[in-house]
Amino acid sequence: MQPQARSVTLIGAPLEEGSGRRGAAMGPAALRIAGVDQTLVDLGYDVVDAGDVHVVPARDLPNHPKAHNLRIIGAFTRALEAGVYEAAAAGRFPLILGGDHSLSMGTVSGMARYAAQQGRPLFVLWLDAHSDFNTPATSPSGNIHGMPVAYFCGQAELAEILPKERPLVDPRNVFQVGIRSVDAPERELIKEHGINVFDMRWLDEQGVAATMRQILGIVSDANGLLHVSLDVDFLDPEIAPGVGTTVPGGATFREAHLIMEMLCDSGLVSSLDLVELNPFLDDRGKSARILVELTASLFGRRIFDRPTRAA
Ligand code: 4U7
Ligand code: MN
Ligand code: MN
Ligand code: MN
Repeated sequence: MQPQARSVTLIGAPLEEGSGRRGAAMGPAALRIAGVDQTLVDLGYDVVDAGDVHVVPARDLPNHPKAHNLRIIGAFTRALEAGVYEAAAAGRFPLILGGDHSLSMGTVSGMARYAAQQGRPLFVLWLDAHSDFNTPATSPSGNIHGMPVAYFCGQAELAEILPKERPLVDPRNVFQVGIRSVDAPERELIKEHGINVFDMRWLDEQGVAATMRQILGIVSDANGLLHVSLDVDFLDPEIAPGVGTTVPGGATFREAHLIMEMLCDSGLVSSLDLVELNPFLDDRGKSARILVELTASLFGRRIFDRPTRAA
């Protein structure tokens, strides 16, 4: 099986204001230079690069002392929510080229709207060193890239970026894999809301394959859609240094590929964010290239076909 849609829409989100430093806005350009478009074409997909998302200034939003750059991030959130929803509704696979992780407020909200319309639950696979479940009240930094999960689960009050009645993601439908840096108040919120965390120790003890079988089984049993959000810092900084928030002890090259290969085989993935790439901090394009290689695995590049398992 393959990811459901055979056609892909690339959407660039040159957003860095959520991260507290410069450089992630160059992420979409680096991913394009690393050949994301041609890689998918070579795998047989119909690919449209929609260019970078068109942002309309959100003058109606307030400045927020504990959520930096809320206005520009709110503007991206609105544009991405609409762009991702429209691509999915047209039967295409939205692939978002980031951009810092605050962009997932928009992309996941767009997929949540699409899933609700289909009458199917949306699940989110969050591949990250961090849980990104801070709210303006708990955030130690005020950087919104640490808040998107709380936002799309309806827990971070960030003014009225999207309509109040927007579809939310059930926190129990969020699976976080690779986690190794959580703030103390954030940890309490995660426990309170029932986010499913498979931290690095879990992966060390149980392995990627068993973890993914468990997650994919749940999504499949619920006839869900699965949005994947891949933060560069999920990977070990040795293999992917091009990110502002490196944390030692991340996923290996093979662990990451196996996740992508198993996701591909599941046929459950509806949409993908590639986020937090900071080409300014990268080592000669290494991190951009690994993101494109991982994307290729998710879209069906494989070493050899697997023998089909007997029913
Ligand atoms: B990323 C942090 F305090 N938790 O909220 C925060 F450690 O998208 C980091 O996962 C958030 O890279 C990292 O600022 C956000 C911090
Ligand atoms: Mn993140
Ligand atoms: Mn992170
Ligand atoms: Mn980061």
